[in-house]
Amino acid sequence: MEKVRTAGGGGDKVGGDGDGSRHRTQQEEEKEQGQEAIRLSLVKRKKDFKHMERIGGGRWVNVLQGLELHEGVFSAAEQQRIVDCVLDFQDRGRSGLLRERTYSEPKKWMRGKGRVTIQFGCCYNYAKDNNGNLPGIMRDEEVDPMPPILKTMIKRMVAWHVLPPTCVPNSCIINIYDEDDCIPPHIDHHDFVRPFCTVSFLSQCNILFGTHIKVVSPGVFAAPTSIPLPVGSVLVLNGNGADVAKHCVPAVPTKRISITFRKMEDRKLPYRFIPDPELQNLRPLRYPPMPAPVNELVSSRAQPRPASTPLAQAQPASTPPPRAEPREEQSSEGKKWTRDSPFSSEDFPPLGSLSSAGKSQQNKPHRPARR
Ligand SMILES: O=C(O)CCC(=O)C(=O)O
Repeated sequence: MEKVRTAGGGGDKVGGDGDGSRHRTQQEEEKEQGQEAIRLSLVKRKKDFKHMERIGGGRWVNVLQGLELHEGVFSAAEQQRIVDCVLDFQDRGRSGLLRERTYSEPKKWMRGKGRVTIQFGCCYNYAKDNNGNLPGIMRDEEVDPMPPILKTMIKRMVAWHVLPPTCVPNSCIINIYDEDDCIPPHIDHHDFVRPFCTVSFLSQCNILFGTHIKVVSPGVFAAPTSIPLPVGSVLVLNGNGADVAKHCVPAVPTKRISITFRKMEDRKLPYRFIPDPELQNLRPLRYPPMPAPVNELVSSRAQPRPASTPLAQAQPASTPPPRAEPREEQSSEGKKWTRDSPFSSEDFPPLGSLSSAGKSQQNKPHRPARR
């Protein structure tokens, strides 16, 4: 039986078969904190993107200023759980089990036009619709609230210094791209606060940026510059990268999923929006985290081991964090660490695994991508 954690991350319990529960000991908690500290220290962050463009024929501007790419925030096993949940959301949407505005699957009437979207927190209107509604948040429409797995992702991103605690997302949009689907050039609407971010799954693709992006043909765009988005990476958009440059994803060669998290402007919240108590007062972990001694890092790769002190006793800010070198070790270890990851099976529950008989996703092997 799969191990689950008690609410608040306070302990392991063997769940579901009536054999009782056990709260984690302080030692186990410290071990988890130590492992989280190690994983946090291994996140690879790139914040110096640069592409100069002449704006309005005048001054030169770095149109990528404000972009950040964070790699290693979600392990391979966590990505798999998230993807499984997204595909279950899709099943539910197709079966009419999500609110009408939550799930949208356009008819694939031409190349690049079939992207499925699933919206939580608010209904966003991409283009002026048949009723004359302008692009932006449709305040009188209701969609489903943020599912637990997406809230867990948000908590991770704030705790791990990917998103600032001043800009905790309260809405998100999942894009499911099948082969040839794309997202055309756009700047995210200012009904959403900056920064916002996109997490990538299943396959790597390039995201294109530029003040002018030419639509060459359906799903084919010509842009001045591009950034590869590895699976499991988080791209944070802020500054010029969010507001001066447009961005787009050309027709993808193979299935891809992205989840874009955004905080709504307070004055644009849907009328019936209820703030989620779980997403209030989130705080980043102390950073840089306590560096694990080299021999401990090495042995933790062979067998996960706690670092000697919990995060609360992190080193002062002047101590440089240990870096993940080489990168391959991090990704190859991602799965192993997840066994003791602070992301438990409860944080990433396979949707429906607890409620609907016969739909259990537990211990499920890799789920093939579906159309
Ligand atoms: O799929 C992506 O990486 C980009 C998504 C995006 O631009 C959006 O949802 O507005």
